[in-house]
Amino acid sequence: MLPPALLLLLVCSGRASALSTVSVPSPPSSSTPPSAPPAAESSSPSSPATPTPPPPPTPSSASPPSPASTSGTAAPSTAKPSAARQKPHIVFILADDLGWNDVGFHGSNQIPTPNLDALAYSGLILNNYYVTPICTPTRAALMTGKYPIHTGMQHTVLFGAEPRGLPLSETLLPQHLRGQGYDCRIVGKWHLGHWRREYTPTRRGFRSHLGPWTGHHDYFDHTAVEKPYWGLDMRRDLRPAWDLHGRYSTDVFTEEAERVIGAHNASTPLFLYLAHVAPHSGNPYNPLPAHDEDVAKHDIIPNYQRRRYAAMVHRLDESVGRVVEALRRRNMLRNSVIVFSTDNGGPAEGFNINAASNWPLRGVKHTLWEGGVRGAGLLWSPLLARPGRVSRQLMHVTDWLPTLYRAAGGDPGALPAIDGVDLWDALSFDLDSNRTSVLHNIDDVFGVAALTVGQWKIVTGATYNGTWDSWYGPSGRDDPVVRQYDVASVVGSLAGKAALAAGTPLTPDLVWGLRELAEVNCGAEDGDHTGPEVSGPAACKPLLAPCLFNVATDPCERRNLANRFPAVLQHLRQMLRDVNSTAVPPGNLPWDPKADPQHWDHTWTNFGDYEKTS
Ligand SMILES: [Ca+2]
Repeated sequence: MLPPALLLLLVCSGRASALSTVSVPSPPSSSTPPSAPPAAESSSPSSPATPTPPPPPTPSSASPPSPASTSGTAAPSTAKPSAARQKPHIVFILADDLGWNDVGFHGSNQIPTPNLDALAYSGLILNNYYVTPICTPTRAALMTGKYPIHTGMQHTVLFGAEPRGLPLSETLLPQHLRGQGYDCRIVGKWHLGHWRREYTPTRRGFRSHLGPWTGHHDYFDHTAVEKPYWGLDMRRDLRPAWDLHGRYSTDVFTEEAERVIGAHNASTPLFLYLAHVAPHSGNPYNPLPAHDEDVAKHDIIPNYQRRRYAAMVHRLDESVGRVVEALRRRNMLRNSVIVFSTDNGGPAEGFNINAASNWPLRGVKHTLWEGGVRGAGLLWSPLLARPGRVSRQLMHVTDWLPTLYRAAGGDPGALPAIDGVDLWDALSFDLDSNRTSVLHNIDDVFGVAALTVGQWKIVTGATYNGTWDSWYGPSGRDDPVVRQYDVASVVGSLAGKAALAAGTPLTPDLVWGLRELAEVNCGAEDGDHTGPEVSGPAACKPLLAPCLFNVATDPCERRNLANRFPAVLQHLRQMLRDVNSTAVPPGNLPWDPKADPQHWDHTWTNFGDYEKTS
């Protein structure tokens, strides 16, 4: 992160924000499915030569700072000694498009997520945690520890026909962890470039990969539609995985994660990046692919699309339980760090042909409102000094790289210049966060930007001409029939039982207490979206003028305070200009027709490595 003094000294770039809109290509409604027989990709060997990781050194025993209560939660201290401990296994589970209100630990009973809830309550509920509003920028931030404006990944997502990827000049999280002796594996979605093989996961620090390269695919046939193109997108390292046709993606990835853990030499630290495609929508011909029996389990939910979405989340939650159980079976769980995070806010009410919910937060995926960037996330580990609480520490997805590097025994101070902050001590011991501000994004093509500094958040511009700037349900609290929250199913879930066996406490009292603390309260005017700052002259119209919110007291962004606190607004505007002067241009490129899967046996491929033959 840039030093604050430098941030303030940087001169405005003087760039004007363009409010023009750029059309985002959308998939077709129908086309001819791939029908060619499978064929091996005629590429180089599937995996690069990977050096055998050295035996993990014994981490130094740094003196932890004295715990200080900053979160106000009442969990008991269960500090563990860190000396002479083998480097922890790290499992990072990334959900795709999961909304704030789509997990049980935020207060909704609509979609039970007992395994996620068990990890959240017995670990840390990251309640002040931010991601970026869409897929590629968040994945770039996770892998590099840098804001997307510093890698050229700040504008929309990476499309399958673009001849670009996350710049090769960047050193990625798995590469850093390999330097610490880790065996690094990725299962699931990449979405950071594949046009040439050096951009693909097994050339960027991961020893194996099973999953898609692009941003979404059908969960059963594994094809990805990006109009006008359509092709298979499921890879086993560099080889097209036609053999998995018909197998549900979430199940495929879960089984692969179990296989990786089962086959792992536990004396070597493992970094497993499990990037599910769920619950992202599939292709238009089957937007919400789910097992019928899972859909039937959610017939209490009135809306059909929401029922299908719930079924996708249900299978995702089961996956989390199975992965935790796999770690327990291998006796790895007691020395594991598990992260679960969404990659962006949920696409609600039909956005992206999906049915997520960020209630009561404002906005959806692809917007810089809290509903687009405040992420559902948790951190679980027996290595945490004070687990079992709601974390209020301000955190951004860029912080995982230095934080996990630290947990792995590395020295974050030795990392190259990044925007992420090492929060391991702050999270483990419940100390003040070293992070005081979060740049949500600056996209000068769309003309949108948002920045949080302390309690203040500035929002300028709007995506989709402001049409997704409202508040969306469902809340899940006012259905005709509302489920009761089933604490026993949380405690008795695979993750709940495994976490208990690993020494992290999980009791009904703890569950009820933390669940109440984790629920967002919109403030005294809860439910009232008609105050003077909403509908009167002071109403937020971010396409016309920047808006200012106090997100500590108004997390639902209903009261625009720009007129009341003009000095604060000006200060944040200047900070935005300053940080924007450090941005690199967006790396987006026109689509290359050579990428069309019909040229490559109906697969999305590393088209930049080949001469077109048909
Ligand atoms: Ca996403």
